[in-house]
Amino acid sequence: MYTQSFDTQTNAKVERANSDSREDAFLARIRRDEKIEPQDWMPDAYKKTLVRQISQHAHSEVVGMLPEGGWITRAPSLKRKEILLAKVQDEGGHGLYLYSAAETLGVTRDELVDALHSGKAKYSSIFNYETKTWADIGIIGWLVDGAAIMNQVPLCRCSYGPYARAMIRICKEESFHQRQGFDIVHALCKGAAAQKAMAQESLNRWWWPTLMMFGPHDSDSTHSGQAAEYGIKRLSNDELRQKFVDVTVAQAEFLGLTIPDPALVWNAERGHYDFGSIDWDEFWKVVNGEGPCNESRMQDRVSAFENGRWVREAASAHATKRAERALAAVAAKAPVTTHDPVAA
Ligand code: FAQ
Repeated sequence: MYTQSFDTQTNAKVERANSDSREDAFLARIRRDEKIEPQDWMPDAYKKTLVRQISQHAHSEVVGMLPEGGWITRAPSLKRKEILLAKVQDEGGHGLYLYSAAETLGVTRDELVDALHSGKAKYSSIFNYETKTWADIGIIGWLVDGAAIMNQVPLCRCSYGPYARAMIRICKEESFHQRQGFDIVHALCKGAAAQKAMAQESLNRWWWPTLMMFGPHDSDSTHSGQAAEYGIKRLSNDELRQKFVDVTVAQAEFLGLTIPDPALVWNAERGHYDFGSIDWDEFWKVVNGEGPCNESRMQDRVSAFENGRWVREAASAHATKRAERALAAVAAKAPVTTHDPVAA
């Protein structure tokens, strides 16, 4: 009895030592800036935080199709309609790359989608605001895609290979999106006084929610420390938010729009803009399901998923049939063996 318990304790110690040395080797790889690939050993905490972040990101892209999707039929010209249609379709594609990246970590698409539909998984707070006017479509492209790029460019260097590679393509597409948004706002600002006023009114509504996209202050961010150690987050929430404010002020000036923040002022000593405080109560309300559109966004996602069930089933039945036919064709062409082991 004594020997067995001694053995068990020794085995546990050896396992812990092995696991510690594997973790040390893993962290050393991260520090050398090596990419971690799906087949490599990784700590559970690394896998868990990646599944959380990548799937939240995927959900954000897919839910993010809704605020703009509702404006495709209302876009003011055929050209704008075509562009918006392509942009919304791109966001769906981003969701697919990201779900695929998350699946390399051993979760299934069904599990991820269930987590979204049951309200367990988060998605970006920004998509719970209403798109009331055509100017909102321009402001989303300019600011929301602009904030997304600011946050996502450093993710192209994240330590997990499949996520980093997905982000390269996504960032290229997001940069077109940002420019198309800026172009819409620019056209409105050059237009009639009422059009410029529409752009300003939209900026007034979207500015603060856009700053919230970067997440809580670093001091309140649960995951930042570990995500930085694991080479997932290269810049902190506050650093990215500051970079975004710094580049956006000059763009607003160019457009002749006023950023709705009386505290916004250049701080020569810091070499950055100072800006006012974010309403974190509003942020957490929206994150926790009480934003203006949380309920309708989820209803729309779930009903789109249910309405599309027959298409997914038909596509997968078709794929199975094709695979079976291809296998049968290969079997039919297989060379007939002349050696008959039974007769021999
Ligand atoms: N909304 O500890 P942290 C786009 C949650 S894509 C909702 O700082 P983390 C493209 C956070 O999940 C936009 N929840 O978290 C597009 C955590 O909760 P948990 C999405 C938020 O992960 C454009 C808790 O608060 N982009 O826009 C938000 O280190 C136009 C504590 O926060 C990405 O997902 C928020 N804003 O940092 C599409 C980029 N912020 O999980 C269509 C990748 C924080 O413990 C149209 N993600 N929370 O329950 C990231 O970089 C990070 O996950 C952050 C949050 C920065 C979003």
